[in-house]
Amino acid sequence: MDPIARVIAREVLDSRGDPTVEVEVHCASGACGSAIVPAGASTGRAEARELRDGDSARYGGRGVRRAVHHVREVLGPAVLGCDPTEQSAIDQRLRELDGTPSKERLGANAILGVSLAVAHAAAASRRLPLFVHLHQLWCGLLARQPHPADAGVLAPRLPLPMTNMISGGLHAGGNLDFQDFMALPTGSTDYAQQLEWLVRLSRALSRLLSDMGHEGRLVADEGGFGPRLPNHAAALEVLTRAIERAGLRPAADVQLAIDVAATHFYRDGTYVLTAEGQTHATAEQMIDRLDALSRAFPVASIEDGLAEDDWLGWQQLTRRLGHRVQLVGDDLFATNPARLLEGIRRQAANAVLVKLNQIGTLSETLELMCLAHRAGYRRVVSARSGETEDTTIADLAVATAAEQIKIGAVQRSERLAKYNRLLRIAELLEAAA
Ligand code: 2PG
Ligand code: MG
Repeated sequence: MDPIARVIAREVLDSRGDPTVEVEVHCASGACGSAIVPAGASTGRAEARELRDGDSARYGGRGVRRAVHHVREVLGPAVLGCDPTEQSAIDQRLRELDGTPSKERLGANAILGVSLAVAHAAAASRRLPLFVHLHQLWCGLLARQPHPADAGVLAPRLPLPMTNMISGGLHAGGNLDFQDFMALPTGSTDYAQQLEWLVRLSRALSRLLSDMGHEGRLVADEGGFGPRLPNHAAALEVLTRAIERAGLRPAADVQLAIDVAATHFYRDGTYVLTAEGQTHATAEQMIDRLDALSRAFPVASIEDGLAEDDWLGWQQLTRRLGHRVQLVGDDLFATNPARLLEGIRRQAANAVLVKLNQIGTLSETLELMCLAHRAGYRRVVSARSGETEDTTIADLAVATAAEQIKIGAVQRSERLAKYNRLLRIAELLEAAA
């Protein structure tokens, strides 16, 4: 074993210019791994709590010096001398040190930074690519209780990208209530080709929006365009036209996906749609709209179509659309195994968004992915709106054979770092085949 000899933490910046936590874990051999924690703008209520300083004189209160301090003084010292390959024991120790269900005492950002940097250090110490090490952790977890459904996820596999094209909601300054309009290049199984299609589509969309008079097209938090469009159907319409303009076939080559992020316009039991002139919609009326949109356009996936606590609405949504559309729970499940179990029990949604920082440790994330897979829920590993050069999620998606990955647009280096990491992993997988 190559014990952990040193843990270093610092404050760095994410893609929105907010401070975030970076952790380095050094082993006795000199092998070292590091990770940077992302942050979301449209967070769910059930997410683990990131610790912010609240000192309005620095970064509007969003500094993370207290979280960094907790890594340096509490979490880091606690893992010194540990075997970095013992991920689940280390994560358990980190959780115990915090002692709260939401990780609010030491901060989910501090805890996740250590958890991920430990995995990177273990991979470096073993001279393995991160995804290979993570895959071994994943297979170890599955082997604890073998399950017939596991056959398809026992080898690393590249995920299908779910790529942001048009942004609304809290991620853009436009008028659309729905947060993301995305593309799924389902017509190809070759990742390099999928990526080329996505870039081609993004450029065709840019030209199309420009022709439509959307000059100075705002680029939103995740690199998507943020045009002012009359309504949500118009966004899907323009995206469908862009697919054709890119020389691709809507539905056959590229399908569409929406992140409604409905929690963020749910007020007092109704959905307040600004893009439709402050219309107040019930869950049933929202489902009618989503049903109609997914019939009029090649929409294969809808995320957070209803709010995080509207369980009855979600059950109804799943009954009506679940047989033909992927229904992804993001705020609904918050990468939390207990919430996912509730969803499985209620037959709400049929897919789960996976964000490491919503739960705060790698081990709990792997447990959630195992639970989802075995219940027949698809897994979409996701970046956050506040991202960095950290590429861990690309390795995580491959290691667990997740069906999809949601990284944002094919623009901005914090997004491209992950798309590019997948290109490199594809090469490694090919060489090993
Ligand atoms: C989401 C994510 C990523 P945020 O809602 O799915 O698009 O956004 O990181 O702001 O929660
Ligand atoms: Mg979402």
